[in-house]
Amino acid sequence: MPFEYDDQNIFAKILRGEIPNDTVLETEHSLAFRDIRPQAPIHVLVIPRGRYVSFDHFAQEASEAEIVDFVRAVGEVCRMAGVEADGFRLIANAGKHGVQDVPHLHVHILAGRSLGRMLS
Ligand code: DGP
Repeated sequence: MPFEYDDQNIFAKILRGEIPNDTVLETEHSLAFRDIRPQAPIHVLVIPRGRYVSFDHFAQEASEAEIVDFVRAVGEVCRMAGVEADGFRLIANAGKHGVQDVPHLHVHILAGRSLGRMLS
């Protein structure tokens, strides 16, 4: 099934500068900014600048330069979070069952408190 990207999603508007954001890191192909509804003392979202709906879309269609840039951006935010906190968690929700609200790929980086056990 082809991936359909909605140009009106909120992160597309952030990338176009139509909505302000609290930027943490900017790279050629990625943007990291603070989540508007933080679930932890540190809650940062990292998004690719390209029009990708979800992680699987990105993995299938992004260029190697975009993929390397994105992974490095996530790693850099983790490093920054790890300096301040004892570890972190990455989450990438996708689709209906993944309860993805914003249909533009984003990785959540959570840190700054014990996040509990998700899987047992
Ligand atoms: P998800 O369920 O994985 O799609 O989470 C979407 C996240 O996006 C949620 O934690 C709240 C955040 N969010 C929604 N709208 C905005 C916004 O306008 N600005 C920022 N910074 N975050 C937003």
